[in-house]
Amino acid sequence: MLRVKLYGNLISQPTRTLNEFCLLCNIPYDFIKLDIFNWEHKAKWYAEINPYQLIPSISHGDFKLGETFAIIPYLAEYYHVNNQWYPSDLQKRSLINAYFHWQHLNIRRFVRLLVFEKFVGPMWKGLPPITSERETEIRADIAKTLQSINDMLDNGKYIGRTQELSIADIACYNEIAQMKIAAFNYSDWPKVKLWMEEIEKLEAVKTTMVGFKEVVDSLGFPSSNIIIN
Ligand SMILES: N[C@@H](CCC(=O)N[C@@H](CS)C(=O)NCC(=O)O)C(=O)O
Repeated sequence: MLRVKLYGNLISQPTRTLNEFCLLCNIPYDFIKLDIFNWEHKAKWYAEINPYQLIPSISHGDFKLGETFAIIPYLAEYYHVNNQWYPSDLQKRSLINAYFHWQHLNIRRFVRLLVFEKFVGPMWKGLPPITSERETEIRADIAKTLQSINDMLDNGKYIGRTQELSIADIACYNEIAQMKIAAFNYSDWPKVKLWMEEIEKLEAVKTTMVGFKEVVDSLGFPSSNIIIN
C-alpha cells in the first residue's frame, strides 16, 4: 500500500494531530522531521510540497498537500477510514469538520498568539519580550475559549458532538496542550482537565507527546508539565 510522507515537527500542534491520526487509523506513513528552527520549511524544495510553507504537509506518490484539515479528509477517503476517530457517516463527519473550521479563529488563534509572542518572536524573530499586560490579555482570551470548551464537554458529548473521542478532540487537545510549555494550569476547567487525562491515556498520543517533549527539552523550554505515564 502506498505510504504517506508526513513532513513536520512535533513542536507543532497540527503536526502532532496528523501524526496521531495516522497512528490511530493505521495509515502507513513515514515521518520527515523538518528543522523549522533553522527555517527548513522556507526552503525551495519544501515550497514545492506546500506553497504556503507551513507544517505539516504530506506527499503521497506524486500528490502533495498542505493544511491539516484538508489532509485528514484526503487520507480518510484514500484509506477508507471509518472508525470512532473519523466516522464516514456524513452527518457525524460534518460535525467533526465543523470543529476543524471553528478552531482556527478560536482556541488555535489565542494559543498561537501566546506561543508566538512569548517564545517564537523573542527567540527567532528578534522581537521584544512579551509584556505582562499583553500576556494577561491573551491569557484572558484563552480562559474564555477554554470555558466554552469546558461547557461543550459538560453537555455530555465530545468536541465533535460525538459520543466517543474523535479526531476533533485530538486536534483540540493538541492546541490546549501546547500551553504546557508556558506552564499553564488547567485546574480552573475541570471538564477540560479530565478530558485531557482521558486523551493522554491513548498510546498514539503518548508516543507523539514523547516526541513533543524531546523537542521542547532541546529548546530549553519548560517540559515537566508534559506528563507521559
Ligand atoms: N492551518 C494550518 C496551520 C499550519 C501552521 O500554522 N503551522 C505552523 C506550525 S504549528 C508553522 O508552520 N509555522 C511556521 C511559520 O509560521 O513560519 C494547518 O492546520 O495545517
